[in-house]
Amino acid sequence: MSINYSERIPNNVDLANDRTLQRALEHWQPRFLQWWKEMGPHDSARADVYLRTAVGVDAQGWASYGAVKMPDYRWGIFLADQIPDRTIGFGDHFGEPVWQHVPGELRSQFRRIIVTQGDTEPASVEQQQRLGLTCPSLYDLRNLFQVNVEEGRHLWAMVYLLHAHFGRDGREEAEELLARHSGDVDKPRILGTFNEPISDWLSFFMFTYFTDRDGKFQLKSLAESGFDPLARTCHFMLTEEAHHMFVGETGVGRVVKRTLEVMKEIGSDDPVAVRNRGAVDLPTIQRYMNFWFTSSLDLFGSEVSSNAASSFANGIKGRPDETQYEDHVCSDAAYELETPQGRESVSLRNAMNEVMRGSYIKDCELGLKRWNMAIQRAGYDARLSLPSARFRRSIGAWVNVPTDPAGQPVSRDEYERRMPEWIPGESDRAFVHSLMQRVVEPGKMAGWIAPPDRGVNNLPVDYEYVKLN
Ligand code: BYC
Ligand code: FE
Ligand code: FE
Repeated sequence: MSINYSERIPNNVDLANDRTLQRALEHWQPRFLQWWKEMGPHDSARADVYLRTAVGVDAQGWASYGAVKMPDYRWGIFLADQIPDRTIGFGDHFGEPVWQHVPGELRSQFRRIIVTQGDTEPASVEQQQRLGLTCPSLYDLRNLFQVNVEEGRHLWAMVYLLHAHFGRDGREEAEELLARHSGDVDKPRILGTFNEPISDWLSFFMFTYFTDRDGKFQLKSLAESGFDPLARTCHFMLTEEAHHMFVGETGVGRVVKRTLEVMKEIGSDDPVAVRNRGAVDLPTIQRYMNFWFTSSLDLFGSEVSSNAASSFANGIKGRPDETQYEDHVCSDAAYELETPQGRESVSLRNAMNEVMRGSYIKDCELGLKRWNMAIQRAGYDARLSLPSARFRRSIGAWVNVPTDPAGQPVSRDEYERRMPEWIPGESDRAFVHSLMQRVVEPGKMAGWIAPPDRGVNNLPVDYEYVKLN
């Protein structure tokens, strides 16, 4: 079904034919807009932003581009097309027809997962609220805003499910999604990473690389769900998510590129000398990476999880790209796990969080390969690397096991003493913050980042992507 933009809430779910649902969502809409006004991008309401808006849900040509004031962005409800006769692809219900409604006995489990997913979307907008004030270019400012409006739409995607399928409980949860706030002492966001401040653009690029990539993997696993509306909404969210990955990968890549240029100019890789020339030294980039990667690893949950096992068994949440596996039931398969106590064999269903984390880590490595290639081509021996999945964990078996970034156990004392070598310390943050000066002349870039290879939607890099007004 094509997207209907003539309605108050654009949608392709035939909202006009469900008056009750339409009214409930139209009641939530002004609250969302109020939240956007208070917690969305700071001082941005009057700006004309060159944004893409969804006009269809098929992979080709789903977006239209044009200047939009963000409060007028058409947030809506877009589900990927229904696949006729789709069956459940994993777990105890393997091969049965998918559900168009939530089975009663799975209601609270589904609700919890949808709420957790929904919570991250506005959280990230809140975390990024003030970045626009220090943008390195109009091109980057536009990309930030594009990510922000799409995360806002992802919230809509989950709120639609809550309203359409969870009755009064769902409507209450939808209110709560606007009441919790990132970093709030009394009502924080649900998952750890989404309460971490993102106060500089290096953190933003690391977040979009590592944390939005958790989003990609969680959405992929929910796109496998036996609850068809959830699968379809996540399917479409993934097409938007690709841009967030792009912003992260090219963002970090451009920072590395600029650092290499400066190293070449001064003929030295000395971190102090690099900083003195206004670029981010490679060890600092590594520390930022260590921070956001380890925090994002926690988002997959514990290595051994009965929640994960029952989500898989019940057809709620599959593995990303479930079709690539041979065994979709996994009722008696085992998984070998490395724990602080040694190797342990656990039931594969209980290890699904760890399976997902493994695929995620592989995907993270692709960007590192590219960045390291640039370092190698520039003639330097230094390499960026992902720390061990044991390092600095706050969830799972490795909590309270102090290790160095290579995953080797160290004493608690050494762990605490050396942490500033491993993740950004006060002075790193102060330095990176000192670089964050706003650049808003079309085509101009801040000195710590290289220009992108190309502009947005075939426009030149020096196009005025945001008219600030
Ligand atoms: N912080 O059995 P366990 C995105 C809780 S990102 C705090 O190990 P389970 C995006 C857990 O809730 C994708 N608490 O975990 C990115 C549980 O609590 P209860 C977001 C945590 O249940 C960028 C307890 O610890 N989507 O879209 O198997 C920008 C024991 O947990 C954390 C999803 O996460 C943590 N890191 O799985 C914008 C998908 N980790 O029940 C957007 C939906 C765990 O004991 N969520 N806990 O009170 C899920 O599938 C699962 O809830 C989780 C955890 C994967 C998060
Ligand atoms: Fe999202
Ligand atoms: Fe995202």
